[in-house]
Amino acid sequence: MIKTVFACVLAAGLTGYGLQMPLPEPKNVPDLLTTSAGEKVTTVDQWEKVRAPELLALFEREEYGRRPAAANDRGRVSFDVYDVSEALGGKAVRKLVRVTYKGPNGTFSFPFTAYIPKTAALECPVPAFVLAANIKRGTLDEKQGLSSVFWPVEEIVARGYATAAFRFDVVAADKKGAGFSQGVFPAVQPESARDDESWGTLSAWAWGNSRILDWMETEPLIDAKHVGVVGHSRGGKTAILTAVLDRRFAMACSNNSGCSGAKLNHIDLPKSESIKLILKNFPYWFCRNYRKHAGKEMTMDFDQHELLALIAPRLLCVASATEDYWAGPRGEWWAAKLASPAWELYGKKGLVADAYPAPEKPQQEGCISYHLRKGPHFLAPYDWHRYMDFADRHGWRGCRRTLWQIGVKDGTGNEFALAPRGYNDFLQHDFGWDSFLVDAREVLKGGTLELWMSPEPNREWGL
Ligand code: GTR
Repeated sequence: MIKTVFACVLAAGLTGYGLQMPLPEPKNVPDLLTTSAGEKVTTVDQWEKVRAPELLALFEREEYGRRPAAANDRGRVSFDVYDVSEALGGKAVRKLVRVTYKGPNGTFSFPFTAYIPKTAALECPVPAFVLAANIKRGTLDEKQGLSSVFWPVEEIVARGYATAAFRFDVVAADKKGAGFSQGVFPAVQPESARDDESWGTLSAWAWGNSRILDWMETEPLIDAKHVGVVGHSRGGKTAILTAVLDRRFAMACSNNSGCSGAKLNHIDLPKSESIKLILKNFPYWFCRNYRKHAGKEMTMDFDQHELLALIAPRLLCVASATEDYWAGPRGEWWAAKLASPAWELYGKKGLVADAYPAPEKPQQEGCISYHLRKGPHFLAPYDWHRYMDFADRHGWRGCRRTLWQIGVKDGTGNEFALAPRGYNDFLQHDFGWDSFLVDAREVLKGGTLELWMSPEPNREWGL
């Protein structure tokens, strides 16, 4: 009996709630699909032209700050691939790259490390994951490219994905009082030009993720249309913001991002971090306006599900861990659930789940994936594998490069390379036997070939 009572008390302590208490539910959540003018959003057009832009402006003004236009000017960015070598026992190519940004107020540069599976060179460009690595213990050494549990490059490469990471604190210092005089900030504008809406450090880290994608767009071995951004905790908040601000990212993976990341505010989770506390410890992550919302979690007129919704119709992964009360797993699940109507506008499914899941039973049917790992606050290989499962599920590893195309599938035959009187054209474009052989080899390696035949080839060809 004593043992049972003790077990109950222990269980209540561990879950954070008395056994008889109902599980917390969201209350008075702002409606994602009602505009500030009170109109109901029912179409993609309304969403894209009215509601999404007003939400984006709101998050920039009230929470993360607005990044100056000069920071987004890609004409100011260049790359130096200063080392290329074989890595992971010959399974990957490792590239060390330096990004240089020539800003209106100075020049800033930072290095990152990329691993590309060797298969990419032979078959077709591979999808990739970018990580702003908030690793404290030096496990990301861009000289040695050490693999770590946090960034398990061997496992990522073995599954056919490229990956690149940078030390986040090089791009913007993660220190109270370090100010905005370090990292990328001073290259963009003098500190004195900052105001209540100026970009915070999360936005600067997100800027770093985008520069890596800029480089990936120049790297023929990488399929830049299928790049996901992953981040843990403060890096998870950064990953969400990255995909919101940069629509080239096809997926965002928020790992245990918690308060001001994926966690909904309009839910009472007493053990989780509040806006007041996050601002006390990390005010520089946000813009100064965010202070207005401290202590107003249950009454503020916007919430984090509306930030997640700005990722629609692309892919989103939200992940929690069972012991991570600080991040508020239930609040993370609810934000994913309440963001889903944005995907539904596009005729897609968001989070397909009626209830909060059991640990390690991922919910991955729609365009939003949710999983709850067993254990503490961390980015573990288990999480990476769920992100890659989700990308696989959406066909990211299928080779979809168009090798060449003859004709258009419109039923008219007008575009036929071999159409009557098209023979000379055909030769000029060198659709000859050699090309066919080369491409047939690609097809045998897993590509697809659509071949359209002239209905009456012999007449014009005189074969
Ligand atoms: C905590 C912070 C969280 C989370 C975490 C982390 O101290 O309160 O919001 O971001 O750090 O980044 O590990």
